[in-house]
Amino acid sequence: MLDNQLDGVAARLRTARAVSVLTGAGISAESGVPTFRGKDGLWRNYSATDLATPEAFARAPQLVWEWYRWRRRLIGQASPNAGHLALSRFERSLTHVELVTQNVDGLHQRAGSRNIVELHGNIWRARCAEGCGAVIDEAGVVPPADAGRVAVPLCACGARLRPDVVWFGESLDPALVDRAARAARGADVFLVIGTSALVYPAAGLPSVASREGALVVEINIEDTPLTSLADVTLRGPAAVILPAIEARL
Ligand code: BJW
Ligand code: ZN
Repeated sequence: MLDNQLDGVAARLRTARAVSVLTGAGISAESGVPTFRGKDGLWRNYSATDLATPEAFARAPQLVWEWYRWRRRLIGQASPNAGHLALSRFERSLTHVELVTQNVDGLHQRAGSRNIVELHGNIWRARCAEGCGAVIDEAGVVPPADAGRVAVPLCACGARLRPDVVWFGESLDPALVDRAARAARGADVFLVIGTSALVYPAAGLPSVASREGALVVEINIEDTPLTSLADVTLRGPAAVILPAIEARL
């Protein structure tokens, strides 16, 4: 069954004029980066979805920075996995691939993908929490294990710095949402990989693609609210399924 499905998806990818991909935390799970809503989404008894909010930052900025430093350390020590790497090669072997990611970990870039829309920001950047416009690139500065309780970093303007990511209730960059929506509308094949498909507007992209006639392929270890919309469901880890598709191209 899976073999036939893989052959079928590979055949559609080969002839597609445009392929769009939406990824979520599941694609980085096999690199050792925790997902948000799995059992590993807990950090010191706080749920990730409670920490990723402007309210949490206003109430406890040091705690939120501690969580982000902990994640930076995990991500800094992680490597792209076979799923990220297969996707980056799709960019070269297929016609026009657009990668829309909800992930902030930068692992797609490290795997070699270039045509990327980072809908929820990037964990390696910080920006002014008061909006003076300062953005600070801290890529590759992996915090030491004991960096947890250091103070909240400050902007040159005196305000707090915050991670340059999108928290619940905050607006996404409209230009990026536009680009993602265009990628969804223009796709012949739309791959949805490793996302629980609960968080909007990202979770709405597969329906847009489907309405416009794309073949929607879901790759996930579990069912999601998108499973019933998907034309093909490939059940398994992204780091296994994506190389298996690549081998059939
Ligand atoms: C594997 C695997 C393996 C594991 N292989 N698979 C419309 C309707 C309803 C609500 C809203 C709406 N529009 C806006 C909202 C409100 C809200 C929202 O969507 N809420 C819902 C929860 C109901 N959205 C927003 O607030 C967004 N802003 C916005 O829309 O602005 C306008 C507006 C504002 C206010 C009101 C209305 C409109 C902003 C959303 C920002 C999300 N931010 C976070 C944190 C980013 C920073 C950080 O990383 O620290 O983004 S939250 C978190 O969730 C993170 C993720 O990118 C995102 C999605 O999670 P993801 O990637 O799907 O991970 P998981 O853990 O949920 O799932 C992992 C999946 O992988 C699972 O399915 C596993 O099975 C699978 N898996 N191992 C394959 N090996
Ligand atoms: Zn500032």
